Amino acid sequence: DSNDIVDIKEYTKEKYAKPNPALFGAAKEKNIIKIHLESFQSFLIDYELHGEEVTPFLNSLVHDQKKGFTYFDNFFHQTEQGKTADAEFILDNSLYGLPQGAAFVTKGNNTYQALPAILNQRMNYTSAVLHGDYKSFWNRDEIYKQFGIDHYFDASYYDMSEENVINYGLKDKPFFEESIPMLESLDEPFYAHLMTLTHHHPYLIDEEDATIEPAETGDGSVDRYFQTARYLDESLKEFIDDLKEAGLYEDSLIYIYGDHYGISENHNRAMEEILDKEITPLVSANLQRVPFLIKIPGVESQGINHRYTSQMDVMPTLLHLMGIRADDYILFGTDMFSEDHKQFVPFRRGDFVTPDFSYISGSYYDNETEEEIEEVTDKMENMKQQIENELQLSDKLVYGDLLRFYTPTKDWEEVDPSIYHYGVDEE
Ligand code: GP9
Ligand code: MN
Repeated sequence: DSNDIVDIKEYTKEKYAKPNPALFGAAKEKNIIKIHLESFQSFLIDYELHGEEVTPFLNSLVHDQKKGFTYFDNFFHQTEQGKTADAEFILDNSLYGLPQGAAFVTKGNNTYQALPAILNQRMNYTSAVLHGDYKSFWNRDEIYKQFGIDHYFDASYYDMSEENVINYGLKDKPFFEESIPMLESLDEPFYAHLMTLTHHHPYLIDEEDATIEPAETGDGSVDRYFQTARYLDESLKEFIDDLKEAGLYEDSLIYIYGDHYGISENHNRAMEEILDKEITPLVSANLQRVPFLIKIPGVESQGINHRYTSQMDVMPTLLHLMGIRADDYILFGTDMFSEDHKQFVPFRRGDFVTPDFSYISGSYYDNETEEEIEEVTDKMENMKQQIENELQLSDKLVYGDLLRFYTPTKDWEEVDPSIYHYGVDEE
């Protein structure tokens, strides 16, 4: 009931990590360009196949500090059955996806206090999503209205002729290329989310787009995974060049993230060959790392940041960079740049990782020795309790549509979904 929201608010307030004063407001009113790397796992970074880097461009963003990006190498996805939609849900709400199904589909008509709406109300941002699939996939055209997303450039805005399309939809290179004028058309400041698609299971690629030979495990998806990753890397490089040319690069906050794993546990045999090690439950959990890179205009790169962080932490981090206190809202993550950042990463099923130990399917592991821990400490048990509680609180909020009963700031206006219309025909 509506009293639950009070307990939930109390919990998130207690967990809150106050801003890093050096960065609070550092990106105020800057355009935000958010780039989704479909199915991209962090093990691809610096991975070499046939003696070649698979993703040389991303590797250069990770290693060349002059390019201005900070790379979080212990950043984890937290998605479940909602896959891409879960990642979107978590990143823009700092709430957990559901244990079953996709909140995007089953809770698409809830009240939300999502990042696009907050940025619009607090700083007059225009928001847009750009994606080469059709608008109703994952029920996006409904829930985006609840998030306050102004424009959804779906496949109907792009040239979907046969040579441009593979697998789920538009290929990443034409997608990025055609997105530039759409970005240029937006009122500033804008918050634009570009979602790629080609690097998606089963990793199909046209011969002329393949610039690296497949791996040779005999597992087709795993073998092609490197080819579509290379294609995505090349697309990203072209896009960054185009942004520069359009004058949209230097002064924008740009962040790049992976949505979820690409290679499931069904492919462990081939992955053992790729990684040259046994895939234990702990190794599997470690493979849930996805990239997170961020460039903040006027702020120097920190190089590689090793903090344990997750998708849940992105929204509070961005709010603080905008100069908006994240504790006005109900958010389960904490600012990645804060001194108080909470370095535990819950997964949807109650497993979790921390810098020292991990809890996976009922067992604790020492991260360093990779051995199971026999003597479980109170600290470990307490962490497990807290995480169970956190997941329950988030579920209560989403299942009960409880943000209806929460007013974040005195001038907050509940989002009115009826004012948004998506698709070429409707706009
Ligand atoms: C489809 C794309 C793929 O629009 O987002 O979704 P996924 O299968 O990764 O959830
Ligand atoms: Mn996805």
